[in-house]
Amino acid sequence: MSISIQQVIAAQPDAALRTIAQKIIARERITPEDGVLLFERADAPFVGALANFVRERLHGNKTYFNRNFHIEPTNVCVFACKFCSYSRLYAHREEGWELTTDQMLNIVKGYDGKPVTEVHIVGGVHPKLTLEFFADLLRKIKAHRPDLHIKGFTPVELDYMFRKAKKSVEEGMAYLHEAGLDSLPGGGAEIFHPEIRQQICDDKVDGDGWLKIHEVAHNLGMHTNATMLYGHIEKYWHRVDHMERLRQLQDKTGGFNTFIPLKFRNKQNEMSNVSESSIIEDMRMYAIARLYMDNFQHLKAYWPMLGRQSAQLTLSFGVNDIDGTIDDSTKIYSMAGSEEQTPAMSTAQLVTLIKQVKRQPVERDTLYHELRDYSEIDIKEIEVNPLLN
Ligand code: V47
Ligand code: SF4
Repeated sequence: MSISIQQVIAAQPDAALRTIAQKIIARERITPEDGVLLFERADAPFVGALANFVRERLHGNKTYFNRNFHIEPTNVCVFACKFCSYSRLYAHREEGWELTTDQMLNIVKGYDGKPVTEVHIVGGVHPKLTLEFFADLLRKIKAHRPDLHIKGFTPVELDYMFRKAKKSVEEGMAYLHEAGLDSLPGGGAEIFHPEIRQQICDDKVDGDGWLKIHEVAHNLGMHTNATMLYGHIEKYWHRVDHMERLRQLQDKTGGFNTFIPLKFRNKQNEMSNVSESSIIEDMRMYAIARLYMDNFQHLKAYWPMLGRQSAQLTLSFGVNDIDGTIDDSTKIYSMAGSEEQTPAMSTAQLVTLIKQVKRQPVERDTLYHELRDYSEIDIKEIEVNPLLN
């Protein structure tokens, strides 16, 4: 017997939570105070039921994924974010990697004939890799494979490149867009509030700078994502403040595609003394994000960071997207201690993961155009057909 959302609300003993829930059902926006209250007082089953209601109202059972791969040009970085397990300072660059343009193009060529739709390019901030270097890379990728969507560079990388090239954000973004950059990933956002940002990543672009770069990208007609690094030293109200700033920019531009909460992982970094959040706390985070970010169409769980089983669980807590096949092409999370040490899934595996929890797998492109509904396709057929798998 399934319980209706109104029965869930009626069974809630806390009147303030019942009021927030009724707002959500009536499609009214919840306030920052409501957001903090949900974090402080609502348990996972309650916010989960509400978030699932909202998820199904927006997307039914549809669960999106894409076929993508990452290029990480370098892990040498001028910054020293305390949570980062991946970067090496320029002074120790012999311990890190730096790919040449040809090496990166060869990665792209390795996917010739394979039905990937997106390359995600993100890495450390290398002092010698300039705006011109990346513009040249973008042009060469586009010349080789014009249909491949290039989602690349966080405001942390962009801010540094633009400053070095003495370009304004408007000039720099227009230049890269012209060279072939299609959209921006969500990274580098961490926690916007300076009280936390100064403690975990003091020297890189601040919250306003991050938002400004996304706004300029939106004004050029580009779409972007947004992340939030949660579960470390921030308080609940810092999370709400972060989501509120994103919600306000989204009201203004409508340029964000998806919001991606990123669970802090504590291995091999300067914050290893900070314990990781529990799975229940992770599910509450996803659910409250779904309830708060009412103008974001999509909520993504990034499986290489959460692990496959937790990613499946998020599909009942508001999430409708689990990123892509990845193809073992990112090191950010494996180095920070994720269960996923070699993140790669075939399409058949991704589809199975989604079907196991009774959702409908739909392949999308970066901009969420639906490419193929896999719900009626047999897994065996996917496994043997190179165009499907
Ligand atoms: O900004 C770094 C995070 C981000 C750790 O837009 C960590 O589709 C947890 O933004 N524990 C980069 N997180 C990755 C990213 C991303 C990933 C997948 C898809 C998209 C998208 C964006 O990784 C960084 C930082 O917030 N990060 N170290 C860590 N120890
Ligand atoms: Fe550099 Fe990004 Fe790591 Fe910070 S998170 S140290 S900016 S690679």
